Amino acid sequence: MGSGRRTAPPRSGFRRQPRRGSRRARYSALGLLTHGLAHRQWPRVWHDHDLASSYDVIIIGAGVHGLATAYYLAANHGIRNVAVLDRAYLGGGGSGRNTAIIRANYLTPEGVRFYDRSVRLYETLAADLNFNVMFSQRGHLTLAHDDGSLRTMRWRAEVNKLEGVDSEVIGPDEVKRLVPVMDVSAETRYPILGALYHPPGGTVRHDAVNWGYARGADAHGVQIHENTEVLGIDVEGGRVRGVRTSRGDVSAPVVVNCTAGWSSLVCALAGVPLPISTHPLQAAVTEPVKMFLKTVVVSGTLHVYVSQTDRGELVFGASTDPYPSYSMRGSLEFTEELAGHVLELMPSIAKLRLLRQWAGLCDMTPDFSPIMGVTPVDGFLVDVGWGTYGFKAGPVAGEAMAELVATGRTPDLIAAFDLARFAEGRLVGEKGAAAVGH
Ligand code: PYC
Repeated sequence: MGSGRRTAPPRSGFRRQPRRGSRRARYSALGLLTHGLAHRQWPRVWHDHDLASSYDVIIIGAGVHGLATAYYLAANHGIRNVAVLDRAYLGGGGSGRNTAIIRANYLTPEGVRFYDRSVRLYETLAADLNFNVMFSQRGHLTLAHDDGSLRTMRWRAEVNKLEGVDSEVIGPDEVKRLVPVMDVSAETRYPILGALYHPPGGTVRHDAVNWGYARGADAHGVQIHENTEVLGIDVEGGRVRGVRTSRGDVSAPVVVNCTAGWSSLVCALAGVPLPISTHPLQAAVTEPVKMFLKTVVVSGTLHVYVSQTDRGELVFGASTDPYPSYSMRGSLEFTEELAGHVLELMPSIAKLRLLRQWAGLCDMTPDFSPIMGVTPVDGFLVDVGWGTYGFKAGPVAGEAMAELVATGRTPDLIAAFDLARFAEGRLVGEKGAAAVGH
């Protein structure tokens, strides 16, 4: 990775654990309580700043993409005079509303290469940021319930292997071995004919990733400004000049749109139209139970994916709602359909109670691939169109966008995802591997 000077983020201050029941354990349990309750001596993870009148780079959106871009700009390229602006709180958009699934088992060579780089960055992220992001490579299964999906799984497995990504098609017996709770009998309404098994896939703790990048960027001198809404983008003579915000005007020669949900509205401020329609996606979580589901399980036919967190909750998601909307309200239809579909797969979890459901916004592009890189406005860059696959791409998107800003050259890894492809007919059709059936 880059050659820039690195400033180590602050140590987290963890010490070797005392023996259970020992004097030191009793004292440290008490210490933990007082320390925790008093919040004393907790170093701030990121700092408040006055908004300056100019920066070298302005990043709109303090989600994982914006924060990772800021972090790699500073860490890999030594560009630190950077402001990350968010109209609300850090990680409160798609970065806090996803189901935190990480994988690289895509369908197109461009997609596989790109997401594989992200998996590799996730593998070392805790060490790079000195922050436990709880990345757990527990394996990822995409079920096939009919011949058509089995064919797509074989196709994906072959493309994955050619790109050096570990994926293979397995049969129902092997699925049962990996997920004993799954009903793989032939008598079900949607029998499981096989699955794409992707061992490097898994889950991560999304808040930890957001906070880890925020802390790392802050330690390098990047300024993070929450509650700072971008109301306008100044463009003169085809070049971006800066932004107008709810806290004043700020100039910058480079502005990067790293928003999700409202990315087309933000681009419209600069006069750049995007081929995006925004749809809600709903998710839900159960009460915690003893660990029984090691892998991530996805069924496109049943429009559902499920994983179990380290705390024991089951996290479920569906495909996007069929209508475009900016609403983030949950619906009873979602809960009913989710329960029906999940119980097809795992009838024995019928008694589990749902604790919570929520929704996030997904910016869908026509080919289910993101839009990254330059726009017709000089200096105004985009990292948008993240549909239902944005969180997993945070590290690689940040690394690549930082390289583009620092060098002025589009990295090969993201060249295929440019905005011009829609006008030039070079789509990167990823629908067959993007989340679940849409
Ligand atoms: O792309 O893996 C995925 C995914 C999971 C949930 C939404 N998208």
